[in-house]
Amino acid sequence: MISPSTIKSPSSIVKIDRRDGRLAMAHFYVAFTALLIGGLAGLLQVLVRTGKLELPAPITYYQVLTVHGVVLGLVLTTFFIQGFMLAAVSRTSGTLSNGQRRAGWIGYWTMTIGTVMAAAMILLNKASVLYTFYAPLKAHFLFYFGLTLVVIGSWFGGGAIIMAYKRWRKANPGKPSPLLTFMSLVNTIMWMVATLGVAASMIIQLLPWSLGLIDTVNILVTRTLFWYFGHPLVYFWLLPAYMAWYVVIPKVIGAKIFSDSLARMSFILFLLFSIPVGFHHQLMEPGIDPAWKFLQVILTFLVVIPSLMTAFSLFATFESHGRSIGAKCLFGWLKMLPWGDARFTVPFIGMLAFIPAGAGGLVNASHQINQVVHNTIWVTGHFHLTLATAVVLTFFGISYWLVPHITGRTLTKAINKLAITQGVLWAIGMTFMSLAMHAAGLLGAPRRSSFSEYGGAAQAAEWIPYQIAQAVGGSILFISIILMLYIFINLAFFAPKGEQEFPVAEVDSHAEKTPLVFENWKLWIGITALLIIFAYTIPFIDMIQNSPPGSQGYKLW
Ligand code: HAS
Ligand code: CU
Repeated sequence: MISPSTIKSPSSIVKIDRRDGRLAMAHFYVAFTALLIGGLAGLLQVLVRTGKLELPAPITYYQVLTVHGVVLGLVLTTFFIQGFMLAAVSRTSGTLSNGQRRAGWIGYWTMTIGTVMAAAMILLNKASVLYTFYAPLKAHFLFYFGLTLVVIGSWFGGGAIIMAYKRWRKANPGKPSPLLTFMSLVNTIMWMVATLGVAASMIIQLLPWSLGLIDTVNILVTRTLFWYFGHPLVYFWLLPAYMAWYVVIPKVIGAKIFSDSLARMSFILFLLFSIPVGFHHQLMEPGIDPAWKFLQVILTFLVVIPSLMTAFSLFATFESHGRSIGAKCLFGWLKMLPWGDARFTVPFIGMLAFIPAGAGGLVNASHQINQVVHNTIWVTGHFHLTLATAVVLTFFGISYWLVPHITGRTLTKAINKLAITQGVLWAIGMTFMSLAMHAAGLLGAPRRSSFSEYGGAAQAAEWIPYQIAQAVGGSILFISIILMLYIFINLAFFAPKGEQEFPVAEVDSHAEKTPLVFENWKLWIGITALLIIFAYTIPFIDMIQNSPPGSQGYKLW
């Protein structure tokens, strides 16, 4: 059953400009191609880890693992997010200007060329360095160059969003900007500040090193610059999902946004606290003073607050909507939600997954407990719940209305049903895979490693049943990916012509008026910069002055 909110008279649907739609779709083609390739790599990995499958030479496990991480973690996400944010800005702040659209296309092509370069190097087995490309593993320079192009390309797409915001701001003085535009802007600013770190690491260290211009690199500095970027990277993935949770889902269920100010506040908190926390990925790394790790752990716990605010706001939206249409008992409102609508149900599964996912994050961030889980497959379980369930299912949920909205088609009842099956299969597959990963991790099973019996060690034998469970889950997930791709192709090319709305909810009339201070970018970027300087300057100087001599590169594959 499609919720009543989908049945709209065509005239009431606000369409985004066709040219802007084409730009967004171009991004989605790359994203869904990445889903196919990365999903296949994932399937191979879980099968290899059962000990029953060997990859045919010359393909190696670490090569496949690099394909999986780079293509899904870096390519699918960045392309989907840029496409979605450009569409969201066009929908809420008006058609992009020619200049903005041109910047979007330049960004798209730069990212695509970079992706092809990096992917080619991985496929040629010249860059099996995993998606974190930790030195001293040394890849072919075209791999680093390709990834640098992806980052630089994303700055152009981000530039288009900033320009669109500025144009809106100029035309509407004294008014708060449209919520989806505001959110896209925050995510863009966060991304730009964060990518400076990885760009610096590439340009100053990894590129000259891989070209043979310098012999050694400072390992700790490369990793620190990576995590300065790598943690905000995970929020760059999360915030577009939050955009859909705050603004789209209320409309889909026929409700209003609980509070515009609360949503903006949570995004600003993400901007402030996402970046100065990279050390929580380096808690086990020697060479960083524990006092600075402690400080960044505190900041990590601060960045949990906006997620708790989001959870609160969503519960409030669901409950108050349910009660307004007649729900009585404590959980009666749950029954009132449109379970038959894939645009709601699929992201909702993502929200549910985010509860244990976030709890696992708190475990990781707790300095001492991190010793138990770090470098075990527990962490892999964590990010398959956060990124590969909460975020990715929300992206799928977005595709179910955004793709037909752009292509002038509709989500039919049959495809809607298939989409729900897709989401449910994902939930089942991920429950198997992620639970087994968490459990095996607690038993000490390492992450990032191929199948091994570790010379018949008793402890390693304990992990094997969990590895089988991971393969069962991974295979179900792969079926779900095939369904998703089928639906995407259907919505892009074959679904019946029609009109599908881009749902944007209105703010509840009881909510407080939005204060303009949220748009004081000098203030927010200023505080962000201060926090970064505070959290990183002294440990960074320490690393440069006191690190052991730099390391040469290794090709261990
Ligand atoms: Fe994480 C490692 C800590 C969130 C992704 N994380 C990773 C890695 C990735 C990743 C990819 O401190 C591995 C990197 C690598 O390759 O090494 N993470 C956290 C913390 C949070 C967190 C504290 N992570 C994420 C998100 C990710 C992500 C989001 C991707 C999208 N993570 C860590 C740490 C490590 C780490 C350490 C390093 C581990 C190590 O040792 O290597 C927090 O932001 C989580 C806060 C979230 C919550 C949940 C709020 C719940 C909500 C749902 C509401 C649902 C409703 C519906 C209302 C507290 C918003 C319910 C309705 C009903 C009816 C029930
Ligand atoms: Cu992190």
